[in-house]
Order: sequence, then C-alpha cells, then structure tokens
Amino acid sequence: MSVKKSAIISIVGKPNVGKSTLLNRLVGTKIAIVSNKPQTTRTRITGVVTKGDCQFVFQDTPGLHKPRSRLGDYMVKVVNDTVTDVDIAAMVVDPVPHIGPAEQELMERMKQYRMPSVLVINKIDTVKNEDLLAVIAAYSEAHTWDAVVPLSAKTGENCDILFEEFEKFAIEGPQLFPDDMLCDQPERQLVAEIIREKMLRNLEREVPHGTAVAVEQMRERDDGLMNIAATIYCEKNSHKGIIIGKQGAMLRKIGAEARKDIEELLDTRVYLQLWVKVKEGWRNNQYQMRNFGYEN
Ligand code: GDP
Ligand code: K
Ligand code: MG
Repeated sequence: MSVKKSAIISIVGKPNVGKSTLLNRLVGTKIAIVSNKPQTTRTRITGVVTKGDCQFVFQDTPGLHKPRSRLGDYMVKVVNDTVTDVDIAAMVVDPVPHIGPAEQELMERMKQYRMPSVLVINKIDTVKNEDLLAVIAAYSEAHTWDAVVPLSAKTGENCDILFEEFEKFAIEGPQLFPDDMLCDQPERQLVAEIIREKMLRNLEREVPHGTAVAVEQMRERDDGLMNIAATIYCEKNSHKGIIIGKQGAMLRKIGAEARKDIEELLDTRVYLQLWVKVKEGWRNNQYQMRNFGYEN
C-alpha cells in the first residue's frame, strides 16, 4: 500500500525519562541508545515506521541542558531546531506529579509554536494506577494536551495507542522515506553509538563523556562475517588507561558487549577491532567534530 500521509513526531523530554527506549519500542528495533546515564543520545536520531497509508517519522532528541563546550552548544542547537521544525511534539515524562523546569520550558515552546502536543507518561510499570491520576491531573492543569497517553516503553504496554493519537495529526502529502526504511542514520554511526553506549555502561562518568568513536572500517567478508575496526578517541592519557583496563580487560568487555548488539543490529556475525587513541581537546575543535559526524 502506498503512503498518503505522514506525521513527524519529535520525542522530547529531560534526560532519562525513556525517550530512546520509546523510540526503539515504536520502531521495533534498537536504533537509539538506552542507558541510565544522561546525555547518551548525542545526535538526532530519526526512526521511520510505515503503517498502512501513514508514515510516522520519529526524532529522538538530546535532553535539555546547559552547554559546557562547543559540543554542548551543538546539542542545544539540535534541540531547538527539532522543536521548531516538527509537526507533533511528544513530551515524555516520568510518572511523578512534579513538573520541573525542563518540562515547563518545553510546554511553553509547544504553546508558542501552537504544536499538537501529546503527553507521554512513561514507566507506568513502576507506579500504581491511583498514583497515575495525580500525574495526569498535574500535567493537565499546566498545559492543554491533544492527548495524554500513560505507557511503559519498557514493557510495551499502551505503546500502540500512541500511533492512533499521532495519526490524527498526520498530514497528506508525498512520501518522505521508502516503505522499508527504519532509520536515517548510516550504519557506521549506529555502530559508533553502540560502542559509546557500552563505554557509558562500564566506565565512570567523566571518562566516556570525553570520548568519541570513529568507525574506520566496515567490510563484509565473503563468508558473511562483518569486519569492523573502530577507534575510541579520549581526551587524556589517564583515560586511555582506564578504557583499556588491566591487561586490556575493560576494552575486551566493551568490545564483547558491543559486538553482541552490533550483530543483532546488522543481523550478521561481527569481528570487532577496537583501538584507543588520545586526542586532546577534541570537544572544542570544530574540524574534528565534523570528522566524528556531529555536524548537521
Ligand atoms: P532518555 O535519556 O530519555 O533517552 O532515556 P533512556 O531511554 O535512555 O532510558 C533511561 C532509563 O530509563 C533506562 O535505564 C531505561 O531502561 C529506563 N526506562 C525507560 N523506559 C522505561 C519504562 O517504561 N519503565 C521502566 N521501569 N524503566 C524505563
Ligand atoms: K539516558
Ligand atoms: Mg536518549
């Protein structure tokens, strides 16, 4: 069936509310990084779902935060661009009846731009039904929502309802992406994001936040095995030591965990080679940032 209408949905919200988990759930595959540490998602990730005659285009955006460096500025720019150029805003929140400054600011912007806005109260697997009512009441008082959907991105409960709500705001027009497309990011970037996720999971916070991953080679061998070579760039020699670990143990752990996910993503066996290099101050160097793929 050919697509006749589309909805572009920006998934916004403060860090750790479950935006990436929700995106993965909606797209049905792992295209965004999930971790319990903030700022995991550096780049804007777009997921595409085609259902019947409607195409849903989802954008996962970094959370709102104060910029610390040029990379921080860039991330804030991505957030601003995203909120102005989308059709629908889906604000994801934790199931607590307290509205923070990040939510406040997002609601103001939605109102200012007259965007259709859907409130997604996530993580309902962690609260009792009666506690949910207080959350709905608090948010309903603060903003006029086009829809309020309590769900669990983790278990999938209620996630299908979101599509119905978004479809109400779909706009007739030309097809935006091919039917079978899931994600607009090149595989190399996804592979790099997976390696970063494993560093975030395994290392102390200061180390992975100063790193970038460059995937230098991705080549499929005749027997189907995918050869991947990637370099982890860090800011200090001491960080390099931590990433590599005692007799290479940490790097092996990161590599083994990353390989498992990459195999799942690419649906093929993977041979992953990881290197660690020190590149001082890469975060403030615009040329290098472009090299790592952080430019629009
Ligand atoms: P983001 O920063 O908004 O993209 O949030 P993530 O998707 O990275 O999720 C942050 C943390 O919340 C992770 O540890 C997720 O596993 C967890 N999480 C996300 N959705 C749910 C949910 O529906 N229920 C529960 N219990 N945890 C969730
Ligand atoms: K996160
Ligand atoms: Mg995220």
